Amino acid sequence: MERFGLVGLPNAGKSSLYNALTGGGALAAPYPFATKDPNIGVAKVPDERLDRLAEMSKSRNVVHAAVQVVDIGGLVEGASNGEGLGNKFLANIREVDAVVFVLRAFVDDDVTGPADPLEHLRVVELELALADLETVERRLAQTQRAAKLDRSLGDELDALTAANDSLAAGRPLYRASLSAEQRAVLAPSFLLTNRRVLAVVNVGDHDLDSIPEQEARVATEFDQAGHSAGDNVEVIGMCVQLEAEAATIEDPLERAEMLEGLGLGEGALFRMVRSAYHLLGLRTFLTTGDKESRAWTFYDGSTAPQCAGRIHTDFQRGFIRAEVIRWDELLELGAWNKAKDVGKLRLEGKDYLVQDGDVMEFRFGV
Ligand SMILES: Nc1nc2c(ncn2[C@@H]2O[C@H](COP(=O)(O)OP(=O)(O)OP(=O)(O)O)[C@@H](O)[C@H]2O)c(=O)[nH]1
Ligand SMILES: [Mg+2]
Repeated sequence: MERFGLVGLPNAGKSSLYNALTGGGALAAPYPFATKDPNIGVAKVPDERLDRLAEMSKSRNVVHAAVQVVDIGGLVEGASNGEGLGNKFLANIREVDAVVFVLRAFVDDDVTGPADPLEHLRVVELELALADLETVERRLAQTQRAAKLDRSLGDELDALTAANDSLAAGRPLYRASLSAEQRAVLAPSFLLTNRRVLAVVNVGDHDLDSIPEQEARVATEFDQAGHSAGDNVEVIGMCVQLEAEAATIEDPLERAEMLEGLGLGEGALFRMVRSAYHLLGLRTFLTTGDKESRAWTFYDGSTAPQCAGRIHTDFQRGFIRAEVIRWDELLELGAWNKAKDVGKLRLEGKDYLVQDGDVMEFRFGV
């Protein structure tokens, strides 16, 4: 399962967001370093397409796609030199697939620490860049020595030098002008900033109107001339506290009413999970029947047999072909067998690149 890690300064609202996303009971408290060891939970990826297919098939069981959320302890300026919890957070961040920055914009007299999201961003970026700089410097020195004997290391040397220049200037790698090839070369060295970032700006419950403005401030900061983070970063503003309160309401209609009443639409949590999912290059295919309707996660660019393998390795090994139809076409026809009868199911072979929203059935023999 893919993992998202929540990263930020103490009191930014990471544990509160974690609880809202996972229904978990992590300690959220108005003092720094309330979280020492990471909390790990599962958040479901909401998908209206799945709900509607399940309704169509009268499925007894509905299984949403899910992601893991890791609530990591807070970091402070100087963490790389042992301040606060020191470098404890580094190992936790290395283990996640996507990083979610939680940046505080809410003001509360009972909660200590800065309330300017740009200040939060400055410290988080600095600490992560410094940690990466240390890794890259070490690696660069090794590679420089090795490259004298081994010419094939030229590409790696080139990528490490570019990374070093960016990090030494305090600039994280998601903002560096690196080519896709250079990024790929750097991937194995476990760099913290050579990955995509979702930034959540945590806005106070009395400042909901300021959400667009706060989002824009942070997005502009990410977009500094010449060093734009481009597609690597997305920014979402929300009031974590209100979202967390809404998330505790069991009844979906009541919950929707509360969010609607506050002018928060469907709520920001769903939007956030969907964005993070997409940012990672994750896509969904669906299966549906009276027993179960289910959303399955795959990486963009996967073939039909690779997707079959998400269900069971036997499906991949013995893959013969797939029957495929787009979710909305199937809904319009009203039933899988109907789609089959009228010849609307496509037969696809092993080279088919699965599309987001495909409904599939696999034929296999082992
Ligand atoms: N007013 C207000 N308070 C909030 C909001 N979000 C979180 N808080 C409060 O701020 C305090 C800190 O929140 P946490 O979720 O514990 O913060 P954290 O980022 O996990 O902090 P550490 O674990 O110490 O790094 C708690 O008392 C929360 O109740 C918010 O949107 N508005
Ligand atoms: Mg916490």
